[in-house]
Amino acid sequence: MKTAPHATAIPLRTPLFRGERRLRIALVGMPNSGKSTLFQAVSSTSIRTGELAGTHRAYGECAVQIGLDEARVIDLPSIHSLHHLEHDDRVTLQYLLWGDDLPPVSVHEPGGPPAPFSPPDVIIQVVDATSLERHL
Ligand SMILES: Nc1nc2c(ncn2[C@@H]2O[C@H](COP(=O)(O)OP(=O)(O)O)[C@@H](O)[C@H]2O)c(=O)[nH]1
Ligand SMILES: [Mg+2]
Repeated sequence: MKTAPHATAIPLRTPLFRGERRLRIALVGMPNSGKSTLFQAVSSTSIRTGELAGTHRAYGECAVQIGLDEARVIDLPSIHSLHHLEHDDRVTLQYLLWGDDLPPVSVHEPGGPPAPFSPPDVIIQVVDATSLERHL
């Protein structure tokens, strides 16, 4: 069958990052770096919020459509320093490493995994460009 001269087939990149293949993207950074602003700018209406286990630090999670691909974006609690880790900062790092799993070495510790979803496939570090030295 002949196609109309103006019809063009656009090849689909496959596989698409959808369903089970969708990427989980975590926003990390110091307080006031702009994580929540970025999250609000890209997020859909169905934001799920919660606290990382054993802390009062809130996270937000939502589905985002990127062209034909899907992702889940997570606004994580701020990390204040990597040098003298406070308990809450440590829990955020635990999430980045293990997500909803606990490593064998910590199975004896009380409390569950930091968050009810898997660790990120992609980490985006958000920095305040007017204060790069401190944020990096
Ligand atoms: N000038 C400027 N201010 C920003 C930008 N992104 C965020 N802010 C401001 O920085 C402050 C902290 O942002 P927020 O997203 O709450 O930071 P978070 O602590 O990393 O979640 C807020 O007052 C924002 O309005 C930006 O790109 N430019
Ligand atoms: Mg925030």
